[in-house]
Amino acid sequence: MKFVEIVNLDIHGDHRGSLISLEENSMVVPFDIKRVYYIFDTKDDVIRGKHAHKELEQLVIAINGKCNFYVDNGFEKQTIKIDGPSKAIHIKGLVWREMMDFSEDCVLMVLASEHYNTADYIYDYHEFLDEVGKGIK
Ligand code: T46
Repeated sequence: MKFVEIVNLDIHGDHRGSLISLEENSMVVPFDIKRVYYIFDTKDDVIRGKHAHKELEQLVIAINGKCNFYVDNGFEKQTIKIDGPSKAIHIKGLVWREMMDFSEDCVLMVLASEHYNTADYIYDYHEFLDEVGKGIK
């Protein structure tokens, strides 16, 4: 089982164009959607994220443009290119994440399972490794 899932979203297309629909508590979004936020206008050479969450579950989609999404569960690391509105990353719990290489037009939309709660964030990488059981004893 991968610690981050890449989900291909169904596109409802016809001669007018395309539409993607996301519903809470579905196969694609397996949680209550308590919050939606989007990241845009990210400056050159910026790395965002650099934290983990204790509990939060999220679905991340580049609804415009592209960026790279780096994930690390303390044991494995992976960089995923998110580059279109029909590709989502499902990320849950103790995963260190960093987002980089944003295109100028990138709009990263995130559906989240909880309201904003700073207590759910881990900003220290060594604390994160301790949490996943990989800290230096
Ligand atoms: C995550 C990655 C993918 C709020 O006021 N409400 C919110 O819901 C969020 C997410 C942020 N903020 C404020 C807190 C900061 O003053 O917006 C500012 C930027 O947030 P942050 O530095 O946390 O943004 P990123 O891009 O580093 O991380 C965000 C999410 O915080 C995080 O949960 O997984 O995107």
